[in-house]
Amino acid sequence: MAITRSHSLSLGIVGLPNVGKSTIFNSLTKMAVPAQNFPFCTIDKNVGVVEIPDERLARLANHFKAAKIVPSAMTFVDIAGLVKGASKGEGLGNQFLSHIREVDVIMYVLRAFESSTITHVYDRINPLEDFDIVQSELILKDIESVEKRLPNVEKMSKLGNVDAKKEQAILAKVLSSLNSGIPVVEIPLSSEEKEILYDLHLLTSKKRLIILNCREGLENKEILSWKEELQKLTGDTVLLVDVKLIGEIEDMQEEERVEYLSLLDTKPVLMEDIIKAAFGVLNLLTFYTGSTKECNAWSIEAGATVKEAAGVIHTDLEQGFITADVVNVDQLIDAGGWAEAKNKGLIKNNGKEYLVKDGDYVVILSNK
Ligand SMILES: Nc1nc2c(ncn2[C@@H]2O[C@H](COP(=O)(O)OP(=O)(O)OP(=O)(O)O)[C@@H](O)[C@H]2O)c(=O)[nH]1
Ligand SMILES: [Mg+2]
Repeated sequence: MAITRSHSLSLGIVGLPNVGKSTIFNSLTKMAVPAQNFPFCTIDKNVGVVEIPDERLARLANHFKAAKIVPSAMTFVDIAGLVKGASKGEGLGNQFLSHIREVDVIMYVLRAFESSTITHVYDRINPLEDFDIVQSELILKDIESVEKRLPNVEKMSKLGNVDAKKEQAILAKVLSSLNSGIPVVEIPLSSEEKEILYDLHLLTSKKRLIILNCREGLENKEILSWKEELQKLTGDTVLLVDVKLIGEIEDMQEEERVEYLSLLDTKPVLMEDIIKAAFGVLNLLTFYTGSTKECNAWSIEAGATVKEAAGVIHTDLEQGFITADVVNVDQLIDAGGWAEAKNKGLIKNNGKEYLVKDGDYVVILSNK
């Protein structure tokens, strides 16, 4: 799948206007990593790159006294609010939908806070309906993409092209579901079908993360029932977040932040929790490489082989792959280093079929 080998995960933020998307985005970008670690990424005011918090990487870097630390990262893209008709050019939404075509996760921000000063476009609080409005716009955009692609595929298919015939059948199936309001992510598709659809970058084919933006202390019955219903409806992770509060917490100095959090009865969902949730939605695991020069955390989809993992680090390493020495990163550090871990029999030599586990520290032997 497309994200298997990506080191640059990305997330697009969608929702109605005035629901707190940019507030989340601004809090995130306050944690933004120095750009030089991620040269592939242009950062403008709507795009920010954020480190994935990783205690194991910090431990590893400390163990090696590494000169440089390169964590896994996630790119966040903030777009303007969508309204009914956005896919047809209503509001600013349409032109911005193209900015999130290539993200891995779509984060829905839904408003569950009351405010007399901050207008709600539809003048009521109903995150379930809002989810529906926003998702419908993405569905309409996907219908447009499929309909644009179909005539070409039909032409090729008529000429006897076997691949086109296959694609035509899949597009027909997807289109019919989209037309009945079903997002692509909820259509049962084989991995081959997903692969064929991938190039269309359909917005509703992406994994979802849902944020209910609610005020501190307002975890009332209604909010909890919205959360439950959304979970039931989508099967997705739904987080209750006080977006304004976490913005304020991110602004605090470390000491003030620790003290403030210690005064609260329950720990609020923080920015790092949102990042971790996004990471979790993608079913990713983290593996590590490291030396005194540099320690890296890499993300890969669960189920990937060590040869594919080598490809995340560098294409050459995958092409010339011979074997990999693997040890759990905590065991390596606890043992006191490579030689000690080896003596204890903790380091295993693996061939290309080995499935990488979360927390593996790998040393790849390659002839390239
Ligand atoms: N009371 C309250 N206000 C909030 C909360 N979250 C955001 N706001 C305010 O709502 C206003 C709009 O927030 P934004 O983050 O700009 O909203 P947006 O979703 O990016 O809106 P568009 O970019 O117009 O689509 C700002 O004045 C925020 O301070 C919240 O949890 N509670
Ligand atoms: Mg905004």
